[in-house]
Amino acid sequence: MSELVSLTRDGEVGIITVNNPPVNALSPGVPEGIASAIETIQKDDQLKAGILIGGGRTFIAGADIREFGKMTSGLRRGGSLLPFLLTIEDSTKPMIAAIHGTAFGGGLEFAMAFHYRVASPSAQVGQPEVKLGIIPGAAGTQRLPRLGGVAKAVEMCAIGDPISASEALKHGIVDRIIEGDLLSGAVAFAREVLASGAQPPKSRERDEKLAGDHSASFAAAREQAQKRMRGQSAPRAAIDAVEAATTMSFEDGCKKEAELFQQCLFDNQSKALIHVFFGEREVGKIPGIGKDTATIEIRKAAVIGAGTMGGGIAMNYANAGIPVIIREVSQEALDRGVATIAKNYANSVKKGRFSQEVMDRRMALITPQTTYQGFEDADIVVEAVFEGMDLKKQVFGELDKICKPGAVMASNTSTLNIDEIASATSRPQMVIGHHFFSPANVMRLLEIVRGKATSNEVIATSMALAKRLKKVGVLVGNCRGFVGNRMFHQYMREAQYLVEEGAGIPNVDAALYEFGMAMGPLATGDLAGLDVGWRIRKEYKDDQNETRGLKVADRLCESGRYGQKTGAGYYRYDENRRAIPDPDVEKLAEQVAVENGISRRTIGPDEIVERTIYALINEGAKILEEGFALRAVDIDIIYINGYGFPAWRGGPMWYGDTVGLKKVYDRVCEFHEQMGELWTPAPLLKQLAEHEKTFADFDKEKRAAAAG
Ligand code: T1G
Repeated sequence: MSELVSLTRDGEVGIITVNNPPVNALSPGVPEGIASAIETIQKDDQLKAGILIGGGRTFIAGADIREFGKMTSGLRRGGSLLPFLLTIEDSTKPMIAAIHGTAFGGGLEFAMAFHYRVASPSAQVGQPEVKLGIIPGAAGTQRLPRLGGVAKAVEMCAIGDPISASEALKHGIVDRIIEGDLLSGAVAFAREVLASGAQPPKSRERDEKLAGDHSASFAAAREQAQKRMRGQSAPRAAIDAVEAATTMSFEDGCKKEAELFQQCLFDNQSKALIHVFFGEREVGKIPGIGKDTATIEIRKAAVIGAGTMGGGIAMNYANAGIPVIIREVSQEALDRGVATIAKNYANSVKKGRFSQEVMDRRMALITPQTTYQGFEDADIVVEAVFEGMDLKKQVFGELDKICKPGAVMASNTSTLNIDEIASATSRPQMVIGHHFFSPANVMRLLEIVRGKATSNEVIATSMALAKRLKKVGVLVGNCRGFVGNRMFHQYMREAQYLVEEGAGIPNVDAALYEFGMAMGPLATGDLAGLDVGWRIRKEYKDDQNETRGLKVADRLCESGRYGQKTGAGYYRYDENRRAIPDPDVEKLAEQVAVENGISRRTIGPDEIVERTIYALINEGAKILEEGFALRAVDIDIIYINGYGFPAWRGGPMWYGDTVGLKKVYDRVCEFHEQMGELWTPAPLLKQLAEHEKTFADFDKEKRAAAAG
């Protein structure tokens, strides 16, 4: 046995334990270790049955994703797991998989090749491969419909969400829930099976659930995949593979699955989604701020402002079980804010996301008030007042007198200078930006903005807190608009200029929607409120260096068209908030073009995408070389979790690498020629393009430098 897999015995039962922390992935040596343990059990007359269990916190969480890169770059030939699984299934002695934590991907596929599956109540099982742009590759699409039925299997494989142990039991995917100690329960189960003398069932031979017409399930799955995973190819492949299980033999179905798996594995989408998988874990690692950095314990929180953002932020704390005070200046505004919170929770209860009891518990953790009472006990205070520097400094000045020493003082500003806000206090080292995204209780991104005085302790506390609030925390520097909005400004600028140049508002949005953005830029502006950017432009009026400015947006706001909230912006909105193209706005854009000598022409979707997305990439490169983002992957994670950038394109910087930085750079130079300094190429983009390097190379060099 290897240290990755051990075999022990409890009387006549052999216990195979996988020890490959942190998640018992099927790294090289693990499948081999399991197979040889099973062989030993087969040959040992003393042993009558076998159990597979995970050491540590979980069962097998799947194939080792790090190995995929080696497979697609030819560094390692991908060995199929299928032969191992047949060895298990063909064992004449009953084999039981004992599941705790997560049996995901190859882990569930291994478990389904075992004759029986038992699970602890909190266990989860799933085929999340589509979230990595691939499909199950070890007969999961063939065994799961045989065990759990076609409808459940196609949903699990096409969407990739895990299911609970109780639901798995309901669908026949697991055979028993074990209360208490899992291993002793599994051994007792094994003895029960031995006593029953039952022939070990092989899931590959259980065709009874495949019978019948499943066309409705496949149609529903295709529709759902189109809605929830628009633009992605893996969900369609997963559905095709499960469908093959209903029309082919097990062996042929596995061949079909393997074919589709290979197609997905070598597709750019899976490379991008695997980049995002590891990126979401890497952004939590801050050079110089290790696991040994002290953190402040957050037991009580306070939020200033019960508006859209303040309310959402307070909900995050209550959702995490942290008592939170929410303060508003007037009772009327406070009541409005609390009513919105209650409405949001009630919607979730209605949708069955959680029970009324959970809602009541969360509402009870939120204390609404119009005073600062209790703020002196808060471990963290988050300011979410109106986006004006004077008001924010006034509030931080007040907090400086009230908050206890050691309390974290966070601002939810989306653009304002954190150092200037901190200068209103006597403890700038405790001040940090916690930039949530609207709706704050839904959006996963938390842009954490370090000021020049912010302490490592406060940064480490914020990164850990992000995880606790179920957010993806990304640390950025304190420049105007930080990372997300600074880049977004360039993207929105280009979208508007394209409108002035004749591209057409619906065309600009359609091009980016087809590209995969959750929503087109102009519709996004209307949703967020055009007045937000307008106020910021007015706040920064003194250093506006943009010759053209955003005249159409300014004129729309001057005429009270702030977007959805006023029923009109770039579009008009009907009573169901459906966007209706408005020729008046096109006329306004034409007028602005005439007034500013801008020539108008037909502009195709490719140029629309290049102008907007390359503006993101070029600004991202400037942010990297100025050090306001730690890695290119951090920018990718910000855009995917905060700005609706398609994860299957990997984020703007990864997308740049996929297109090829030489091509991006050359195009940026052309735009620079045509449109002047707004398109000044970032020196880093130039350097990488000329050296045929990528942003991924840039990150690799940064990692190496940080590792010293
Ligand atoms: N391979 C390699 N590393 C993995 C891994 C995996 N499958 N899963 C996690 N890690 C690393 C992760 O990068 C992190 O590293 C550490 O483990 C802890 O993870 C044949 C082809 C299991 C729910 O998609 O969903 O099987 O940052 O921070 O929040 O058909 O990890 O510490 O250096 O996420 O407690 C299918 C992926 C693979 C599951 C635990 N399986 N993992 O969450 O910890 S494809 C998956 C997860 C497959 C077969 C196909 C989660 C988790 P580091 P973590 P966590």
